[in-house]
Amino acid sequence: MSDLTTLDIHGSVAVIRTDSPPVNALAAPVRAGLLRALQRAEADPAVQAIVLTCAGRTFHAGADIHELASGPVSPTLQDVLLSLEGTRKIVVAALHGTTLGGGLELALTADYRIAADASTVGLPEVLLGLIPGAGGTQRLPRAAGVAVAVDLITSGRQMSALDAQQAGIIDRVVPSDQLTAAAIDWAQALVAHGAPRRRLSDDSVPGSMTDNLATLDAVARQQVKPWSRLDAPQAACRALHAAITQPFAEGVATERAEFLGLLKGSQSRALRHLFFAERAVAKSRWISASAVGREWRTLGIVGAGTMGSGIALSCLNAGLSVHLVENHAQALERGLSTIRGHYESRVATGKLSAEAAAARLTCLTTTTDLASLADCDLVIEAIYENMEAKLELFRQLDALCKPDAILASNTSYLNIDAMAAVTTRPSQVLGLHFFSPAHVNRLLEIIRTEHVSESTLASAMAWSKRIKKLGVVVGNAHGFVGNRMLAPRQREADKLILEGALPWEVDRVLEAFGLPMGPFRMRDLAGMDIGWNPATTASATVRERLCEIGRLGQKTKAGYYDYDDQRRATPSNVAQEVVLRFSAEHGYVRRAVSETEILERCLYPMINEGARLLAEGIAERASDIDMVWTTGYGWPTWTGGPMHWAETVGWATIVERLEVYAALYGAEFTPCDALRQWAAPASQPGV
Ligand code: 3H9
Repeated sequence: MSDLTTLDIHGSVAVIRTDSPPVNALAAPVRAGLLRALQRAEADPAVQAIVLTCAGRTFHAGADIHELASGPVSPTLQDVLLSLEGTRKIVVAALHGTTLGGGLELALTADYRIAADASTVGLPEVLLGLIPGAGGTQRLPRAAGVAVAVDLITSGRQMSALDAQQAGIIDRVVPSDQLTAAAIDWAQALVAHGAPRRRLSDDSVPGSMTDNLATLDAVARQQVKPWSRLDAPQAACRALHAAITQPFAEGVATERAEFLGLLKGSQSRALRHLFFAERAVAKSRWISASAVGREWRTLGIVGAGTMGSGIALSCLNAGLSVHLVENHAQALERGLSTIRGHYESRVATGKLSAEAAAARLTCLTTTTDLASLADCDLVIEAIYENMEAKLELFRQLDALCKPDAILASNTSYLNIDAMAAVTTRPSQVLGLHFFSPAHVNRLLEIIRTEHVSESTLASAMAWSKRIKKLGVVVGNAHGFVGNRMLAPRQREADKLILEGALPWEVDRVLEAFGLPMGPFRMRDLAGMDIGWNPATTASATVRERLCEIGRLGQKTKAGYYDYDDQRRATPSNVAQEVVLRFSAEHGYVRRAVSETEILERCLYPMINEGARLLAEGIAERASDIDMVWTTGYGWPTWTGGPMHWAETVGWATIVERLEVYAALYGAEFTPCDALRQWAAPASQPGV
């Protein structure tokens, strides 16, 4: 037997057990081991049933995603499944952990399935830009019906063992610690009772073809959003259509063709890149494997504005105690009513029970007394962006908080080292940069200050998981990673509308690229008046002029766009007038700006900035930048994030175009040294 797969005989039952940490992925050696074990069990006349099981944390969690890059390797999963289908023995799959992708396809090829009560199953291939490629789109609808199959396959979501039992995917659910014994007992009982082999490939999809096609259409319409540019959900629907309309073998061939097409495509490559990028983010070189963090249980937040309330919600939702502090009772009340309003609407829409909402609110205390933060493990300041005010607050917090408390700033741009420097505990000061809306957006930049301790960073990383955020450790630089890359895009967008494009033309190009919102719609949403001061305004930019005439964005139903009561945007004649006048006053001779120029001038300087961030060590890996942008800013996942996308465009192409723009429009386009180096063959960053 292979080292990874063992075969043990228990009476008439052969137990085939795979042990290939971490997740028993169905890599080539595992497949080879399974195949050999199945052949041995088949050849042994004493064996009448086979139990498939895995050691460690889970039954097979799917194909080996690393291996997918190289295309099918022999023996394939299909070879294993054919051998399983061909055996004369009864096969019971015993599932625990997360039985996913090829793992569930293997289990669906067995005759019977038993699962541990705490386990889940799913076909998450769509999240990797793929569809199940080993019969999953054909066997799942045969086991569970079309509605469940379309839902699971097009969403990629996992289903609990109990729900899967109800859906017909699993036959029995048992306590986790009894799984193997129960599977062996059951296999023996099946043999004793002369139970038949039960192959889903012999069945057809339950229900009439007309009804099934209608269900496929209805569920697909709900799940597969027309605006989505992802290919995989559509391909899944075509494979499911084949399951309904074609015999099993033809359906499998249709599925296979769709799977292989997607596997070769750029979307799956990009999404597989992001899968590993997300796991890499958790391993910062600033946090050694032996670093011991501390659990932050009680949390103080200073500032109950939009960010402070959003951070509070994230923490309350994770079951943490929050003390929310504001200077003035009125501001505190506003924050509290934002939080209450959020829970009321969750309850009203049935997303949360009234009891759960009440329980979360009991973990919140609000006060105007900063001293109430004395015993908090972590205090986050989320006050307005003013360095003097923040320095004063850090001095006060340092004086009153317990010695081992951590002090954090949620600033978007300011220097956190300066804040650490006014405290007596610089090793316990860091940045925790949330993104608006803080209770929804999953990104958290963890800003590594100069003297921060490894233990503080390790605690922050663990805490980010606890509050269900993606923590990315980044260096302390103006705008950190995300906003620093946003700045050149906004700069170019602002210039383009003076040179000849209109705000909605710029937005349209970037939205067609896949960003959820162009820069001007984003500004309207965020509020045009962020950082604008009516006392010092000087009509120096289009934005200032719009603010001066009360066009503050969506909240005043007027910004670059006009907004109706449903917040639908239409291009504004008033804003257009302001743009044209400003442009004329500043001597621009307006010209037609092509879509290509808009795209390149907005995106290539971002890539240049990304390269600088890497060269300066502010970002650890190119793939971290991809995670920041896909998670925090809605950069289209199917392009793999800005740096992965740049690699597909070609570093040399980007350098060349930046040089053209530098010659035409100025030095801010000049490619940085790092980018120039990558443009040379054999010195690329490995995105
Ligand atoms: C498929 O099955 C195609 C078939 O239909 C057709 C074939 C013909 N492969 O996430 P974690 C690694 S497509 C390789 O931190 P968790 C992961 O990189 C596949 N490696 O743990 C990490 O490594 P490291 C369909 C994998 O407990 C380590 O395991 N299946 C795979 O939070 C721990 O992972 C999927 O899409 C894999 N399949 O979550 C399932 N899976 O420590 C993808 C994990 O070096 N996996 N690794 O960074 C997951 O969703 C989660 O990893 C899982 C565990 C829920 C299993």
